[in-house]
Amino acid sequence: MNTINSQQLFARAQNSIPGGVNSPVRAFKSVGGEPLFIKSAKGTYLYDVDGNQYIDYIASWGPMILGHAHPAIVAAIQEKALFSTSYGAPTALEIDMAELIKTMAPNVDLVRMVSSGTEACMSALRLARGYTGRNKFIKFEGCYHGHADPFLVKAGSGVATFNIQTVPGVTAGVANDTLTCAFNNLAAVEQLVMENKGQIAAIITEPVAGNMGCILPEPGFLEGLRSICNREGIVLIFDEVMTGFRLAAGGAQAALGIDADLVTYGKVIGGGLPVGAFGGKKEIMQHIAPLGNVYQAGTLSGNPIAMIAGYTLLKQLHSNPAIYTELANKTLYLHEGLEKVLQEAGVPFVINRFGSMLSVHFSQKPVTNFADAASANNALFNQFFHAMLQRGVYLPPSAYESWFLNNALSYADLDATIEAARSSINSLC
Ligand code: KE4
Repeated sequence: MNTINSQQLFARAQNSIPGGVNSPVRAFKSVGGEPLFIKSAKGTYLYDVDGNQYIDYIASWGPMILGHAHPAIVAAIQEKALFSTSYGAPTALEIDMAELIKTMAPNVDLVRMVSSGTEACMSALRLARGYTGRNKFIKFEGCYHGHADPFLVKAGSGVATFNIQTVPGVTAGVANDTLTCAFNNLAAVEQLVMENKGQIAAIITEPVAGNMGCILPEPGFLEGLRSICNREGIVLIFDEVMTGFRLAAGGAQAALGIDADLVTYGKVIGGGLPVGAFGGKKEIMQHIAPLGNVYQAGTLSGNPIAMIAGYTLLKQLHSNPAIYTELANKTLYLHEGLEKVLQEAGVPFVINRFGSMLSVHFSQKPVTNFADAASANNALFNQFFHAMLQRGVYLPPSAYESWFLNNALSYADLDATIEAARSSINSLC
């Protein structure tokens, strides 16, 4: 596969951009090799600067749930841009967006728009701390809630990919208030709560984890967190930046039937534009400035271009709930196809799946937390990644990421993916 133009661009990029990329996971550092530079995308296909086509299972890390360059989203952006790109003043569209979010996530009374998932999670934590008057919070090893200092303790995604145990620049003072334990370990949560009685403001979790591969909550885990938070006056935050509006119209809260106190969004909510949001019970949200004194702000929060992109996508999803069934069926089809070819190859593996999120772990045992994901044969995953890339299938470049299916994928694309997996694993084992 010719990638000479990508190679030349990567060399040039490194003179001006740290590591040549604007987000670390894009750098291929964990899987090895050099990143491909993308020129365009349409539907489920990416096209690199050397003219190679790939079936895309990153979907911009989640947002492109209906595929790239969706006509309705492109048209809406083009039209809105004619009226300027930002005003720094309130607009009716922001109300429409907030009302649509409340319709799709009924336990959200008030919602504030921001410009990234990091901002959404950072703000939700500050709000929980301001509301409770407590400082500490619990997060789970391998979960990723963006790059705000408090969350960079045993985080997932790129932090896990690069095995960064302690992130320089995150002070001990900040880290001391971050309590961590294994995902799916309710006893460990109970112990932390007992050891820090009355000091914990929040428990934040990805309801379905996607930053250590896709890892599902075990039966009773989220229900247990809900119960602990009710008992202890702790704010339960579901980080739905990845799962929101992807796993169901109402996100993981709807799919799993559990309501958090605060929920954060990103990715799908922006339709590929920089958008995040946090929302929840009025009793808590009313502490956010200018209503309350928990300060949070953003120059481009709710800007018309990002809003029209996200609103157009959410309207598509809200008015066509069958999309979620179609996506779940396509993901199941891919799961079953991959399972067949990997079984035939005789390689130990586990496939985790929920809705349109899926991950393959070359593991001898079930993968239910970060330690399990880390102990898998990730060297084999890295080889598998490149073998698939060579065969025109672009997977997330890390064993610690979920694959994201988009509804532009056809069953022919899925069959091609399964065949590429058969050829790839047979070339490696
Ligand atoms: P952003 O600040 O990257 O918009 O969102 C941070 C974030 C928060 N919460 C969850 C559950 C997330 O998955 C993310 C971001 N996800 C990663 C991919 N695993 C973004 C990719 C990247 O860092 O480039």
